[in-house]
Amino acid sequence: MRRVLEHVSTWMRSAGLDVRLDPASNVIGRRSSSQAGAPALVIGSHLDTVPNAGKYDGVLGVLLGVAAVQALGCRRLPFAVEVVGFSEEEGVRYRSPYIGSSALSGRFDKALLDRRDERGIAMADAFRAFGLDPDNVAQATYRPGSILAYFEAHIEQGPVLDACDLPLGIVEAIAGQSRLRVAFEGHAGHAGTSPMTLRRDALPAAAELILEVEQQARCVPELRATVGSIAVEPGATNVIPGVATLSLDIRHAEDEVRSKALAGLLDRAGEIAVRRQLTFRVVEAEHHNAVPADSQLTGMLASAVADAGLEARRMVSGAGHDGAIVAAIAPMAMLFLRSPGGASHHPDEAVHLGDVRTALDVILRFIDKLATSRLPAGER
Ligand code: HGY
Ligand code: MN
Ligand code: MN
Repeated sequence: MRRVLEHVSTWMRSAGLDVRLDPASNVIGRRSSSQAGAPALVIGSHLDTVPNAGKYDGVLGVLLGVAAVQALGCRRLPFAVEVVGFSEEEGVRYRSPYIGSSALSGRFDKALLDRRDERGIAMADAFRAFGLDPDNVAQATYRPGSILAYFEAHIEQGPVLDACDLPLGIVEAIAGQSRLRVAFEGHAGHAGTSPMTLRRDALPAAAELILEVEQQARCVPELRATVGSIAVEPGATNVIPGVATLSLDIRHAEDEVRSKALAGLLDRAGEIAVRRQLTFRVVEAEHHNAVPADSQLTGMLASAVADAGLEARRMVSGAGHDGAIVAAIAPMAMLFLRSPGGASHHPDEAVHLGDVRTALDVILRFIDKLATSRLPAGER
């Protein structure tokens, strides 16, 4: 992340941006407005990613923001532009997404600072090791009214635009998501001497639940449910697993559907535990409701696409984005770029260079429309 921040800071400065690192390690490049004290258009996305990832998830949106500022040259705007590279959106290390955008939006949960990663390192210590003071995270929060609009360009990460042969999509809403860590606890024992009928083996219970997650998600239209990781203790070939801890990621555009599906799965997990004389518990849970994009900004984005002579598909994002968090303090709009083959969170993730050029053109038209909307009615 230190190397990424150096690269992005260099590119931001070469685009004429004043660069700062905020207390949550978000890197922010600011282009001031000709009007002192004017609010900012924030163009952001995240710089972190997932293990064995592609090259575009998150960072493409940050670099498109830098390229847009570069293309603006010395054009005077009635608002500042701040390009933000969020520090931690995926939530891989501490299992909690949106750390950078939560800090910027004044929604960072300080209790997370005590959460430990797989090596037992507390988040607060990770902040300190990076040269940041965890007690200062709240200072990353933007003053109310200081953000005019939040815009994020991001790869779709799914197959829809590619299947429609469209370069761009307009996000109407970001689906809600629940992320949990759950555990079955039985009794570790000797693999060779313990009769099968006397075991309290945690892992087969987890296996039952994993298949149940897939089964349930297949029965509910548009529900996405994933067990992405599992940990077994003590984790030796010749020891019956005493504890099996698994992650649960559940998403849907409608919050009630997601909550009902999650409740059903947790009930099933409890039944599996009772039948197998185990205990079951939710170790961690984090829920984010679905977030609609701002209709006025989205209208401007749609007309920017139309002015570019393009058709864009309006769609709900199954992936979470920092825009879902910043939307709490500013109107949000998102532009999707086609993901060839729908590949993402995988080295095959790609973009068509022509689509990136097209997206930059649309972003500049969007900025122009936003500027025009800020002029007195008689001057538009
Ligand atoms: O997991 C997601 O929705 C995104 O990649 N953060
Ligand atoms: Mn991602
Ligand atoms: Mn992303």
